Formats: sequence, C-alpha cells, structure tokens
Amino acid sequence: MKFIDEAEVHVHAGDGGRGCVSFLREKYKPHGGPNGGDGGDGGDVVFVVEGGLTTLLDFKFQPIIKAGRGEHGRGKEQYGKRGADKEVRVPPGTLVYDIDSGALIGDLQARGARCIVARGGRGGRGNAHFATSTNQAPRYAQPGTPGEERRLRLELHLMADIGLVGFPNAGKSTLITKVSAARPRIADYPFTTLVPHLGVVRFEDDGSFVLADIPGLIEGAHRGLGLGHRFLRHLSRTTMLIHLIDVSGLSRRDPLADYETINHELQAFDAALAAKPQIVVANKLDLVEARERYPETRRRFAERGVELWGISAATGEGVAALMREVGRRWRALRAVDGFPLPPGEGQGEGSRLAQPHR
Ligand SMILES: Nc1nc2c(ncn2[C@@H]2O[C@H](COP(=O)(O)OP(=O)(O)OP(=O)(O)O)[C@@H](O)[C@H]2O)c(=O)[nH]1
Ligand SMILES: [Mg+2]
Repeated sequence: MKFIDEAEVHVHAGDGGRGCVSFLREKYKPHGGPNGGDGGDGGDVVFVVEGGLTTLLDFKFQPIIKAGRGEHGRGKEQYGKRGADKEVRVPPGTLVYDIDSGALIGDLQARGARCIVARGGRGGRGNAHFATSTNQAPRYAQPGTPGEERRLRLELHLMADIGLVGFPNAGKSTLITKVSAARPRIADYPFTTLVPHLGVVRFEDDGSFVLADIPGLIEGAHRGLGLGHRFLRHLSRTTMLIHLIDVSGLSRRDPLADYETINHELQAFDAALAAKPQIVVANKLDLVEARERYPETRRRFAERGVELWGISAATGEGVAALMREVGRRWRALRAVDGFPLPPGEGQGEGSRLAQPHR
C-alpha cells in the first residue's frame, strides 16, 4: 500500500432543497389554502477515523467529495427528503486544515472519531408556512441555502508513542523487526527505509506501545539532503525517542559526532521534537570492532552526561532489557503528562498494525 501523508481535497456539502409553492385543490373549494412542503436539508461531508488505515492515498483518487442535495418540497405539504451524508474514511492522526483560512478544523485521532468538514445547506420552507390573515395565498417559498464548500489540506501525523531516530544504516529497521511484527526492508545501503513503519511492542506482561521507524537522517536533512526531514512530523506525537547509533566504525564516522548531528537536525526541524526525552543506544555490539570501541565510546558519552545503552539489534542481545526500560520510562512520562494508563494499553491502535512476535 502506498504511503501518502499529505493531500488536498475539495469538499462540497449538499444544497438544501427548495420549499414548494402549491395550493390545496379540491372540488367545491376553488381557493384552498397554501400547502407547499419544505425542502430537505443537504447532506454533510463527514470524516470518520478508521483504525487500520495508515495512508491518505484514497484522497489522490477522489479530489472532489460531494454529499447529497436535499430534495425539493412538494405539494400537499410533502417534505423533501434530507440529502445523504457523505462519510469518508481517514487514518488515525489526520489533521484537517481549511486552505483558505488556514484554520485547523479537525485533529482526528481516536478510532471512530468524526468531524463534519462541510455542513449541508438548510431546506427552504414551503408556502404553507407563510399564510397570514392579510395574505392567505402566499405565492412564495424559501429557496434552500447552499451547502458549505471548502478546500482542505490533510496532513497525517502517525499515532506513534515512541520514535526511532538515527543515521541511515544505524539498524533502526533491524530493531523494530526484532521487537514487533513490522517488516520494513533491511539492507546495508543508506535510505533503505523510504516511508515510516509502525509496530506494536509489548513489554513486561501488560504493557504495549507503538514504535515508529522512519527513514534515516543525515547532516543537512533540514536543507533537503538525503530524504530530508519531512518524515519527522510522524514523530510529533511521540512521548520519547530511541536514538540509535552505529558504534562499529563501519560508517567511518565518529559516534559522538553522529549523535550531535542527528540532534542538530531534530532541532532544525522542530525544537519541541529535539526536546523530547531520548534513550541513546549503541548498536551492532555483536561486531568485534564495536565491542572494542564500546567502553571508550560510553565514557565519552558519559562525559556529556549521556548514558549509553548497548545492544545488538541483529542478534537481539540487550534488546529485551532495552524495551523494558523504554516501556518503563514511557509509562512514567505519560503519567507525568497526566495520561492515566489503563493496564496493558498504549495508544496502539489498529487491527492492521503489526502485532508483536511471541
Ligand atoms: N552486525 C550487525 N549488523 C547490523 C545490526 N543492526 C543492523 N545491522 C545491519 O546494518 C545494515 C542496516 O540496517 P537497517 O536496519 O536497514 O538500518 P536502518 O537504520 O533502518 O537504515 P535506513 O533505513 O537506511 O535508515 C543492514 O545490513 C543490517 O543487517 C547489528 O546489530 N549488528
Ligand atoms: Mg531502515
């Protein structure tokens, strides 16, 4: 399935139906009273969150979305039928902006959440409403009002609890594959991962969180180098980050410099993202070169006040302990933020989200 996280769409709610002008006609009653019925209201355009959806792709195929118009009123006080609402599925995490005013009109997060993005017009009243003592045969009725029309910009910010950041080839995808059922491609060339992947990670007996693997960052990402930093928006809703660093020396870069480069890129994108708590992790400790360099690297990070965790995403060494620690910190952070956590429940949504290994 193609991953699309931005779309523009034109929504047009249904117009209200016209009220009717009509008079009662019966034998022996040449001047029957007005009996024109009201027009029906127009249908609304409604966005509804569908749990398993993770892309805005559908909108590429339907740039214009219309709801049904209200039926016109008829004689004998017959009301026009209300126009049909148009419901459109959106993934959890969709932000809806009005292009013309720039206003945010919806932040659709929870499964089943709904937002009316264009309201149907009102039906006009028929002439039956307008008879008065001085005008017993009104020859007018109200027209319906037009349905709302809007141009919308949709932006998806995935609903992840914890984000993975690091250089290309640091092993982010290898790690998420180890701890969840997410299956991004893994390879020894940079920018293997082209779009974000989500996986549900279970920790301890009753906890779970949603982890996001996004494409790697490089120096200058904020200027558009590599894949740029546009995927960082998918970490905007996370509570903390796992910052993964290749300490094997295979990259021929210095781990501490890597760490600082990535943080600099986060800062250039959004200070709020750079301010999120991180757990900093040295990867590839199965390799001899990495093991040899690890104590010295740890010491250098410690001098900066950064505690370095060590794992091998490939062999799984240290990974379970890391996930326990991440889960614990995440829980504590959420509690501070005032999100009481029901036991065993992350925000993790979605029947089609990757479920963890057992
Ligand atoms: N020896 C060893 N190799 C690893 C380890 N983790 C990942 N690799 C290898 O490093 C290469 C890159 O791994 P990926 O998981 O694709 O890296 P990534 O961070 O997702 O990279 P991008 O998607 O390009 O950002 C692959 O060849 C992996 O097999 C590890 O713990 N030990
Ligand atoms: Mg990857």
